[in-house]
Amino acid sequence: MNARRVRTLTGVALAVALATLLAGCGAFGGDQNTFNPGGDVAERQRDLFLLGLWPAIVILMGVLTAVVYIVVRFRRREGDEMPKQVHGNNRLEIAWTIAPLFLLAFIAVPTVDGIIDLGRAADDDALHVRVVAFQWDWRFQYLDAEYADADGNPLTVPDLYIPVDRQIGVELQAGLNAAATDVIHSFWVPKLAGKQDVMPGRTNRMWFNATEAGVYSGQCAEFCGIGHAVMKFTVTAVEPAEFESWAEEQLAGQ
Ligand SMILES: [Cu+2]
Repeated sequence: MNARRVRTLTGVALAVALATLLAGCGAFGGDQNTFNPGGDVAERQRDLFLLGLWPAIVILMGVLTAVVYIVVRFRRREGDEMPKQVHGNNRLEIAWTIAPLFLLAFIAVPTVDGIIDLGRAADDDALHVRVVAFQWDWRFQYLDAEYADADGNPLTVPDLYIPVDRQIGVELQAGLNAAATDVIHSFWVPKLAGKQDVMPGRTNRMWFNATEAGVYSGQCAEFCGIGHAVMKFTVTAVEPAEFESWAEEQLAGQ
């Protein structure tokens, strides 16, 4: 193969790889796009991410511009003599030590505040749900007494339904029951909240809500065996009245 052909093929391969990568990001409006949140938790997490991303982009552009300028402006020319040799610059070094301190403080305050708020227990009037992850599917159990059937068993469904604008307090359980052995999974609904591990022998907790009605797709985000790729589910957020009638109907069927 001649060099030109190799270049063309490399270009095509790169373009295909880039298109695949961007499609995976949901750059073309995918329904797992974390930049297009459907709830308060995901929105807060996105905002915190952008708070760190934008300064990083500005600094990157500044550094690259300075590097290009310096390389061009101070390049060696015919007849140049050896420049004056210097070592260090106290004022500059103090400046680039102190400036990042301010930047880090600016990012740290809302981040720590967010970590505390998102890590707290759900409000008392939240809808309490147990998320059960097992090889390789999900079950969702509604723990509040009003959603128990005649035998006292919680309403249990394979896909999650929630009312909009209400906090969902989640406890995460690995394995169909406490005695079953299972592996680590990770509960993730990109448009509603960041991922949270589901650990055997340990109950992790989180809360989230949906501020917009709709169907949100979720999936296991921790490689958990041969069926990991098909370990998906949906979260359907509906108006509260619609949620109640859905729950009643499900309970009657159970
Ligand atoms: Cu899994």
